[in-house]
Amino acid sequence: MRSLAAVVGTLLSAGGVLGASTTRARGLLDLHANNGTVPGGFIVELSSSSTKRAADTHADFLSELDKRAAGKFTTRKKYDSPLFNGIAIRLHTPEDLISLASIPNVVAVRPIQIFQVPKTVDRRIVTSTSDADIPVGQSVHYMTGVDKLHAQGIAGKGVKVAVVDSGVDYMHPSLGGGFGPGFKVAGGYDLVGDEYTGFDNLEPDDDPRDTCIGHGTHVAGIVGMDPGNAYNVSGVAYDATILAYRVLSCWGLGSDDVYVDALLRAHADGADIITVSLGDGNGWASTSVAVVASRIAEQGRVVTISAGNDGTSGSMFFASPATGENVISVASVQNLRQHNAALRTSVEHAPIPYAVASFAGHQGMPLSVDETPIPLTAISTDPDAGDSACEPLNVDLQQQVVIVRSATKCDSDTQVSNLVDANANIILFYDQDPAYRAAYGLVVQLPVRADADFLISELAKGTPIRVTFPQDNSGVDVPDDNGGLVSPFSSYGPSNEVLFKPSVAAPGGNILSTWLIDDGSWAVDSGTSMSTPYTAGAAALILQMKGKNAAKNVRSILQTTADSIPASKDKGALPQTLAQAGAGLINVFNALNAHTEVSPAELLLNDTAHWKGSHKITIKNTGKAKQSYTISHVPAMTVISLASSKINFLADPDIKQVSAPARVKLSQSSMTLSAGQSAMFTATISAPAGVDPKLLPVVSGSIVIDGSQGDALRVSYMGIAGSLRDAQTISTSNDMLVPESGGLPAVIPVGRNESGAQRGSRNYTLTTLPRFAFTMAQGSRHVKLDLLDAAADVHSTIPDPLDSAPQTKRGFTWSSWLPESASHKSLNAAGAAAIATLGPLAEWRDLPRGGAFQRGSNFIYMEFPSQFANGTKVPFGQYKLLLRALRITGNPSKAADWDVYVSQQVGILDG
Ligand SMILES: *[C@@H]1O[C@H](CO)[C@@H](O)[C@H](O)[C@H]1NC(C)=O
Ligand SMILES: *[C@@H]1O[C@H](CO)[C@@H](O)[C@H](O)[C@H]1NC(C)=O
Ligand SMILES: *[C@@H]1O[C@H](CO)[C@@H](O)[C@H](O)[C@H]1NC(C)=O
Ligand SMILES: *[C@@H]1O[C@H](CO)[C@@H](O)[C@H](O)[C@H]1NC(C)=O
Ligand SMILES: *[C@@H]1O[C@H](CO)[C@@H](O)[C@H](O)[C@H]1NC(C)=O
Ligand SMILES: CC(=O)N[C@H]1CO[C@H](CO)[C@@H](O)[C@@H]1O
Repeated sequence: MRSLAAVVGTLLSAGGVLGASTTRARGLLDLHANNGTVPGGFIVELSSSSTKRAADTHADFLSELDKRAAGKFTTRKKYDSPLFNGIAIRLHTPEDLISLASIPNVVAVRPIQIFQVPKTVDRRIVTSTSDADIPVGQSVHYMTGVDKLHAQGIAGKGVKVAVVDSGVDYMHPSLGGGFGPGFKVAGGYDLVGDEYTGFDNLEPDDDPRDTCIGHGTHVAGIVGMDPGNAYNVSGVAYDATILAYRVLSCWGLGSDDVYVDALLRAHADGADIITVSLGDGNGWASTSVAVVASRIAEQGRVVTISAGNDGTSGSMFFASPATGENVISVASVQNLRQHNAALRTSVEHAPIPYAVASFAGHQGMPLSVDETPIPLTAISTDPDAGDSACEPLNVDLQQQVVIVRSATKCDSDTQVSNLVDANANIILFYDQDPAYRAAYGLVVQLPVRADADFLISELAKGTPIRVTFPQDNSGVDVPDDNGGLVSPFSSYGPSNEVLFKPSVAAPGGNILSTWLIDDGSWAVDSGTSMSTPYTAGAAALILQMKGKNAAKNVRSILQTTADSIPASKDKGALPQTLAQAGAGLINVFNALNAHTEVSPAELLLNDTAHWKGSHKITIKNTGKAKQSYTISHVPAMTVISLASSKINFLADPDIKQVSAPARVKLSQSSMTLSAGQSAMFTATISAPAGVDPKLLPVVSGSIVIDGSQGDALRVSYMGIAGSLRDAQTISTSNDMLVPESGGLPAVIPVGRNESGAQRGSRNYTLTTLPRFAFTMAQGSRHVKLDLLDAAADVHSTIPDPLDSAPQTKRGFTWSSWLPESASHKSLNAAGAAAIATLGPLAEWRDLPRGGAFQRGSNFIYMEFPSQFANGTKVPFGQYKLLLRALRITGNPSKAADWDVYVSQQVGILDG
C-alpha cells in the first residue's frame, strides 16, 4: 500500500525576487500570505561585535532604513541572541529592497518564508484498542531497543525537550494534565496566537496550549507521553520535561522569522534538546531556520529536524531546515504494525482489516460509504486464481461487493476496469501488488490473506455474506508488510552541498500518540514529523545516561550504533540507500551499551568534481576487556537521480535504485585493541563503475566494525558519482510536472483564446503582456532575469524546449504571482555580467529545484516584467528575456558555469 506523499510546508521558499512589477506586486500585499514567502518580509542578519552591541546595531539599522526607505516598513522581530543578531521587517514598497542591502552591518538578507503545518501522510483518530499481540504504540520501542531501556527505568529524567510546533494540549492526562513548573509540560510560549496568517497579526502570549491543530500534541506525546493509558503506549522519554513553543496558528500557518525566535527562546530557556517537525523541500542549508538551528547544535544542544515527506520527488529534495549542517535530520521507518479500518461480515468472523487503495486514500480511514450491508460475490471460487476479471465480464455486479485476487495474468487496472464495466459497487482485492494505485474510489485491499481465503471458502459453500463498512473509528492492528522498511514518503538527501542527509531514521509510519482532548485524544499519524520527536526522545535517554556534555556527540552516537535498513523484505536485499535511510534505524539500547566508539560517523565524499575518497577512521575500545574487530564494507543501493534525458530528477514511481557499489579499499580488515586503546585505519572510496555519471548517481554505504563483544558499529558514507557542476540547472524538459505543456521556460500569452507558448516573435501592449514561466531542474544559488535588446547577439546554452516539443495545449491554471523579496548585494558575478543587457529585472537566491507533487511545484510563473528591478519603467521596444542560473558548485565568475536561456522575442508597443 502506498500513499501519495504529503507536501510539507510550502513552495518557492528560499528564493527572493529583486524587484517586481510594482502595481502587481502591491496587489500581492493584500493576498493571503499562503504562497511561500511573506510579501515584503525579510530577516536581516546584522553583524555585532564586542564594541557594537546588538541593540545598537538594531537602532542604527532602523534609523538608516527609515532614512532610505521611501515607503513605510514594519518591524516584526528583533533578535539579539549571541547566536543570531538581526531584525525581521516587512517593507511596504518593493523599491526599498535596494536600500536594504546597502545598509552597513547587513550580513545577509533572507526572505521570510511561510510554513504550513506539515500535512502528515495518514491520520486517523482512534477510539478502540485492538487485540493484537504487540500494541501499535509499543511496537516502535521494540524496533529501537527503547523497550529494554524503559525496562531499566531509563526514560529521560532531568532532560528538557523543547517542542517547536502547534503547541501542546497539556491538559491531556497522558501529557500531565496541566502546565507550568511541576507539570510534564513545564514551560514554553505561544509566539503566534490563533489567527496568525503570516502578516502583521502576531498575537503572542504565554499559553502554548494546542487547541486547534493537534500536530504538536502528537509530536509531544511521541517524546514523552506517560505510560499506563488505555493503549499502553508511552513516549520515548516519559520522564523528561517538555517545553512547548507554539509557532503555528489555528490556520496551520507560521513563518520562519517566528521559528528563529522560537529556537532562540528554547535555547535561552535551557532546552537540552529542540525538536522541529516542520520543513519544506528545498535542498539548501542556507535558510534562516537552518542556519540558526545549526548554530544552536554547534553550541552543544541537540536539534532534531524532519527530513520531509517528499520522498516521491526523488533524490536531493531534502527539507530545510533539516538541511542545517549540524542538526540531526530524521528519516522515517514504517512501524511494524499498522492500524487498519475493519469491515464486518454477516457470518461469524472477527472484523476484517482493509485499506482503501485509491490514489488519495488515507491509510486507516474507513471507506466512505453508508453502513447498509451489501452482498458479497467472488469472481472466482478458486482463491488462487490468477486471471479473474482479466477479460470483460458477462455479469451484472450492481449493488455488490466483489472480492477478487490481484491477477498475475493482467494488471490491476484491467481488472478494475472490467469490474467497473460490470457495475461492481466495491472491489476487495487481496494479494495485491503494493505499488498498485487504483484510479477508482471504491477499491480496497485486504492485507490478511487468510481473511480472503475465509470469505471465498464460505461463498464457495454457498453461504450468503453481507458486508458493512462501519464509519466509526474502530479498527484493527495488523502487521505492516513494509514494517521496518523506510517509509516511501521519507525525503531523500543529500543536500545540495552534498551534506550527509538524512542523519538517521526512526519509526514515523503509523504512529499512535496523543491528540487534542477535544478531538478524540488519540491518533495514528505518519510522517517524518513523527520520527523526529522519536529521535529527540532517544537523545533525551542518551543525555540522561551520558550527561549533557554528550549533546554534541548524540548524532554520531546514534549514527554509529544504528541498525542497517534493508531496501526490501527480499532475502539478501542490500541496505536501502542512505540518501533515504540515513545511517540507519536508531538503536538506543546499542547507543548506550556499546563498548566501542568509532569516528567520524559520516564520510562526506562530495561529488566527482570535488571527490574526497580517502578517510581516516578511529576505533576506540571503551570496554573493560580486550576486543578484536573485523572491518568490512557494506554498500547500500545506489540511486540513479536523473532521467535518461539527463535533465530532471526521477520522481515516484520511476525512482531508480540499483546495486552499483562504490569501490572501497580498507587499509586493514581487522584489529585488536586492549581496553581503552584506540587505533586508526584508512578507507579509500571510489565512485562505482557502470553507472552514468551524467545521471548523478547517489552512492552510499557503511564501513562496518564488528567487535568480539558483540558491538556492531558503522561509519556511513554518501556522495554523488557525477559532477553537479555539469548538470543542467534550468529545466528544459517536457516530461516533468506538466507533461502536455511543451516544456519550460516559455513566454505564455494570456487571454481567453490562448492555449500555448509563444512561438516566433509577437507584439503586446501594456494591458496584454504575457507571462514568463520556468522551473529548475537543479537547485541554484543564483538565478537572474535580465532584459535583452531583441537584436542582441546572445544565445541559449541550453536547448529550447519549444524546438523539440509539439505545439500542444498548456495546462496552466495558476494565477499570476511573483513573490516580492530579496534585495541582495549586487553581483560581483563577472561570469554572468559578461553579457551586455539592458538591465536586471529580477533575481533569486538559493532556489530549490522543482519537485514532483509540490503544490505550486516551485514554478516561477510571473508577469512579463514591465519595469526594471530598480522600478524604472521598461520603454516600448523589442526585447528578449535572458534567464541565467548558476550551476551547483559553479563559480559565479566563470561564464561556463551559468546556464543561459534566451526567450522568444517580445515587442511591447504603445496602445
Ligand atoms: C504494556 O507495555 C509494556 C511495555 O512497556 C509491556 O511489558 C506490557 O506487556 C504491555 N501490556 C499490554 C497489556 O500489552
Ligand atoms: C563539496 O564541494 C563544494 C565545492 O567545493 C563545496 O562547496 C561543498 O561544501 C562540499 N561539500 C562537502 C560536504 O564537503
Ligand atoms: C476567441 O475565439 C472565438 C471563437 O473562435 C471568437 O469568436 C472570438 O472572437 C475570439 N476572441 C478573441 C478576443 O480573439
Ligand atoms: C511588432 O511591431 C513592430 C513595430 O510596430 C513591427 O515592425 C513588427 O513587424 C511587429 N512584429 C510582429 C510579429 O507582429
Ligand atoms: C534603473 O535600471 C535601468 C536598467 O539597468 C537603468 O537603465 C536606469 O538608469 C536605472 N534607473 C535608475 C534611476 O537608477
Ligand atoms: C498564486 C497562488 O498560489 N496564490 C494563492 C496564494 O494563497 C492564497 C491563499 O491560500 C490562495 O487563495 C491563492 O490562490
